[in-house]
Amino acid sequence: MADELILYTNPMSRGRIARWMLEEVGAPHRTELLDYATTMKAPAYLAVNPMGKVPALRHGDTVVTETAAICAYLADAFPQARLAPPPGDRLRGPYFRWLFFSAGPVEAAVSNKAVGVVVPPERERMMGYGRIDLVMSTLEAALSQSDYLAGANFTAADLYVGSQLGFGMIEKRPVFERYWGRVSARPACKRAKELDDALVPPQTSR
Ligand SMILES: N[C@@H](CCC(=O)N[C@@H](CS)C(=O)NCC(=O)O)C(=O)O
Repeated sequence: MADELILYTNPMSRGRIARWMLEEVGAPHRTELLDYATTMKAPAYLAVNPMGKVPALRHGDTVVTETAAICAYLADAFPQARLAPPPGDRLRGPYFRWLFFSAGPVEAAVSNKAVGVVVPPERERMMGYGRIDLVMSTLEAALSQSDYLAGANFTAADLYVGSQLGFGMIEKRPVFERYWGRVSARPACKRAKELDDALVPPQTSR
């Protein structure tokens, strides 16, 4: 099928974010489940994503990797879902700003903290995120200003930022909790969770 959508994923991965996005745009898709130890590193999947990581999305002949890019791609590919300000709209500014801020500084700062990387103060200026406390207070200030990050409506930026907050690796702050509570109440988020939860092997605790 020329425009078939395939989500390459594992139910315990960032693929959950892409699934939520697919549910938001209402795009029927096929799921290719990958196992961390085996199929994710096998030649067939490395031909899709040489990084051997999930998620990846195939849309006809187009392959997209990187979860934030998958969200932005789907928002543009299915404009009727209104999950991105249209090209030319000034709201593209905050939309891209917070999408990239979350995929870059937030992700790097949180991952480094999780594995115990400590950046010496004199090297902070060469780190894209600088200091994690500054990243968190910047995000908190943005989320304190309005319900959503790019104008009055929920966009793919909220889906991606919200997913990172909901994942559990980011410190809890009341602003973050309220925001996650708001975005995770969306029916598409609940549907996506149910779909992926059902794919988790029974012996695996989440
Ligand atoms: N930058 C990538 C990261 C993808 C990633 O690290 N995925 C993890 C699962 S959440 C993975 O596939 N890990 C398998 C491995 O590295 O072997 C994205 O945002 O999509």
